[in-house]
Amino acid sequence: MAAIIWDRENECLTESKRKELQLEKLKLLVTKLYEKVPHYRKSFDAAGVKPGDLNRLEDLAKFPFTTKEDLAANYPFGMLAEPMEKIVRVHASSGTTGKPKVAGYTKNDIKMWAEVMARTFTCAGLTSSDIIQNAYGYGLFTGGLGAHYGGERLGATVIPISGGNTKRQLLIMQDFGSTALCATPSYALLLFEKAAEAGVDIDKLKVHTGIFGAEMWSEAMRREIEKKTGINAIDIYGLTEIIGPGVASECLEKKYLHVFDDHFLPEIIDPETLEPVATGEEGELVFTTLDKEGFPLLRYRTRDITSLHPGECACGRTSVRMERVKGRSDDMLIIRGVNVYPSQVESLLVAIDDVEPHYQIVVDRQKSMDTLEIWVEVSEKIFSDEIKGLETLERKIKSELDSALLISTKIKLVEPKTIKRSEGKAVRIVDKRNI
Ligand code: DLL
Repeated sequence: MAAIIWDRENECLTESKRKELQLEKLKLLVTKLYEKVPHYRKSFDAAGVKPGDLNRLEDLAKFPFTTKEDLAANYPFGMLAEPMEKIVRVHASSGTTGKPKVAGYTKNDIKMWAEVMARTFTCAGLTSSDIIQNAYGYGLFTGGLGAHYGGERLGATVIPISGGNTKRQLLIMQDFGSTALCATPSYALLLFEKAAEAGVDIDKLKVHTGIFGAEMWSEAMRREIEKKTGINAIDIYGLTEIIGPGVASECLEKKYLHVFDDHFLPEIIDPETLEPVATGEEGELVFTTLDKEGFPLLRYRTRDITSLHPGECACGRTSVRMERVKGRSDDMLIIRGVNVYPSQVESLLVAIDDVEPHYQIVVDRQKSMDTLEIWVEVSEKIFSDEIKGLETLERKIKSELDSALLISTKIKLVEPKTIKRSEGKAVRIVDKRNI
């Protein structure tokens, strides 16, 4: 019989049991951090807290946050809590500024990571019978190896094809009969677009599920992908600093993402005041790793904007759920004083007929005035149409965006397939103001 990895004991805990478990792990964590990581000793001392001050889960709020700047200041290995001989793997992700963020894993960390990724696949409906085409990049990026070990842990067949080489991806997908695809949603779109161009009958492909993440994508984008391909598109979330993919995953309900909160404790704070927000409210996601050995983090500010939703899901899991990430607090554009999230733009665009889900947001400054130009790819059909049709479409897009975003945008319609495609994370924002 096909196997799954559903840890019912830990994924379906009662609220009181979960809290008990989290508190127990947290107490050990703060002690370990204070004793083993000089950065934490300093930051605890500066905040006037000691490991012994953590007696209830609520006490966590007294402890200091960890930021990307802290990681940069301790680059590359200063935040590790175990000696190098216990670290069996490193990964890294490029930060928006300067040095990469480096993560070190012990053997146990790798094991736990495989476990949470196997849970992720199970959440998405995969079993040991699946053939997973893993098009996340292998290397320092956590996507490739994270999904690889998780797939093997599940007992599925993993095709370690990595990202890129789209022709080969299609060949393998057809010949090996891949049943699931791991990729960024933008790369998945590109793959299926190329498949259609090459005359591949998408209905004949065996892929039934897409395990998509590593970048922001909207509900509208999901609908578009599912409509075009007939697959079930599942959103998965994670970040290098916390483990990689495997931090949270949608189940087949596709409403929210289950956070594997027996390992990663989430909080939501107001990014301005740094105070916790009320349950269900939106804010910045903060994570504490509960049992990571090599690179444990306390109250790490992810900059990702979302909300948390406790309670039992229809699937039976009781882990806290997060809403799909809406954007990043450092990705939020402030244009003439108005906050604009790329996700808002995406949702609006994808809902308009004759527009392809490929776009780029170009921000510039002219005579000390910020400008917002949105490059939108149009469909082949409308492109070969009369110029009048294009003008009407441009006006329609502008009017919808202007009224929803509450600022004036400039729309530039571009030919099909002109916006540069990415084989990894898509580049949605071009901010020329920093240049
Ligand atoms: O992107 C890990 C990952 C790999 C997740 C494969 C899912 C699938 P980083 O390169 O460190 O790690 O980037 C982490 O990517 O803080 C978010 O801003 C963004 N991100 C990741 N997953 C999602 C998602 C991997 N499902 C950063 N939706 C995070 C929106 C996401 N943003």
